Amino acid sequence: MRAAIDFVVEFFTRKKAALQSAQLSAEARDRARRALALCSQRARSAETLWNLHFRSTALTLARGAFDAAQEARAAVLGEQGAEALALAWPSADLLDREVAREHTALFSRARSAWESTEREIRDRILVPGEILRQRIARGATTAVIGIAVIVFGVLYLVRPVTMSARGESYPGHPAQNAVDGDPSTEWLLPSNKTGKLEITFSRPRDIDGVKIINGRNEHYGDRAVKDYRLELRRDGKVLAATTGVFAAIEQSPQPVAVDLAANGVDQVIVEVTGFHKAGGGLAEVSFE
Ligand SMILES: [Ca+2]
Repeated sequence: MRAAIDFVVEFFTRKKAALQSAQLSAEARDRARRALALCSQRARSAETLWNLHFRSTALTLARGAFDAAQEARAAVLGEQGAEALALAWPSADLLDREVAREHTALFSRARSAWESTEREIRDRILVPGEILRQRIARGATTAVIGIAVIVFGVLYLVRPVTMSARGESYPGHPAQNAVDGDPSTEWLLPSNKTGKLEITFSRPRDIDGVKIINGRNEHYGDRAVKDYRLELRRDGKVLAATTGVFAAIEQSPQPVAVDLAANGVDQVIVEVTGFHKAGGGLAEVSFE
């Protein structure tokens, strides 16, 4: 944990980098920077030639990159730092066909050496202007990311909760009709069947009360809910439930308030357990 905190603090303040860089003389820093640049240049060429199967020349360049890495280490860490890495190179230039498995291993070790050198000394050879630029760039990037997170968070929170509904239905009268905000459209169940309306919210919401407008099947007046069970759920668990009865089919159904409440509801189930005449129907279910 401590290491993680130190890493974050260093990432933003670059204090350690500034301190390490200040400990190095300008001359040693210039020597190390030049050596590291040469190392990187030779390493890139070595990699390219190695991949093109000019392996002997690639090895010679890898050795040049390795020597430059050693030179950079010596400038920054002293001779001991340079001696920490040593490789046994072939005593004479090879022909490509003489390059064997051991030389492939040698090339990999050289690659590790120049990569680790770059990692170890890059902070120590920064000039003060570079450290300042890093500090500003990292702060700015973090600020931009922070603002983006806040903006997205706010947009997520303020976006309205939407409802979708599903359930078996009579043709032309889908479940979505029960949550479309229009009392003139109805969800009708198939004839002479009980059934279930599942209303799902786009994200959990608190519910203080439910309003139901019963169905009637427009001008036919022959379909409506009689008995129902209402459930407020979260993750499939029932948070609150009640049952109710509509005594008759009305010509002009009015909203009926159902006293049922729960927080963090993600789904509402209206189970139609009884119906009037030809089948069940609901014009609208809404929530407060
Ligand atoms: Ca409706």
